[in-house]
Amino acid sequence: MGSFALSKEQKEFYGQYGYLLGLPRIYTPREMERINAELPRLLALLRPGETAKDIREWHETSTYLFEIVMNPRIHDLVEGILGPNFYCWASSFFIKEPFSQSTVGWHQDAYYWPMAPHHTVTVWLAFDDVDEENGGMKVIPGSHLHGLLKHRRSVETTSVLTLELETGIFQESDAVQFRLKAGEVSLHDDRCVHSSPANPSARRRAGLTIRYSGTEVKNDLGVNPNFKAYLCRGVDEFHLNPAGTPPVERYGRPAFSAISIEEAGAAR
Ligand SMILES: O=C(O)CCC(=O)C(=O)O
Repeated sequence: MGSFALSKEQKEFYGQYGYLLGLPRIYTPREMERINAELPRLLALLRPGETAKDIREWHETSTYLFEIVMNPRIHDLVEGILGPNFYCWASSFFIKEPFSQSTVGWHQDAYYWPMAPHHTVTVWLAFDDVDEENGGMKVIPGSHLHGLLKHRRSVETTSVLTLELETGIFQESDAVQFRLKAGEVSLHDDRCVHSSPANPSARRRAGLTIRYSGTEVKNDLGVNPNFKAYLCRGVDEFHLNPAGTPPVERYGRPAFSAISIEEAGAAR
């Protein structure tokens, strides 16, 4: 086991609260500088009218992102949550430029995703230093233990998501503020209630979400037909999902416009 393996206490904390912070840095400041320096090459592939939010599942076509989602240091952390057999199936950017009004409404990821059983963890990789001043994420500790909660269409038009939780279901004052340095990650459970406010600061707030699931988790191809599973660790003893092919280009985008799981979930 490498030094990135989670301790018993960290696993217990995650089980109780549905998130984990204070993890060892995945990328050094110098490595993160290099990764950030390459990001414009990916953004340059966006078409008119698209935003960074449209970079979904491009790890399937860009070795730049594939190397990140396949990073063994990240996999050590994920293994501590999901066990020995798991795959990666999604990656997407949440970038808030300086003075961006854009928010993320309170939600549970699992509400959107046509996947069962619930055994998915998100790794949120900070491309910038992230805190309460530039729209860092907040979670409600322990909210993952209450099952799926009722969502409604977002009423707050600044939210980049189409659904959000109804008010009064939880106390916002219970929220824990995430603070990360560039190159660090947080983990959260797919049922953990979370959100992020606007970025009124002069600092960019960029993060890459990477989603990993245990091999026993099946995606409903009727809802998300482009789903591809990339085995990260162990064996796929169930063969429930189509396997992805590793990319060959440094920067490339999928031929199809990847379906937004948020939109698919909202339409159900
Ligand atoms: O980056 C954010 O502010 C929100 C990320 C998020 O909603 C997610 O990881 O599901």
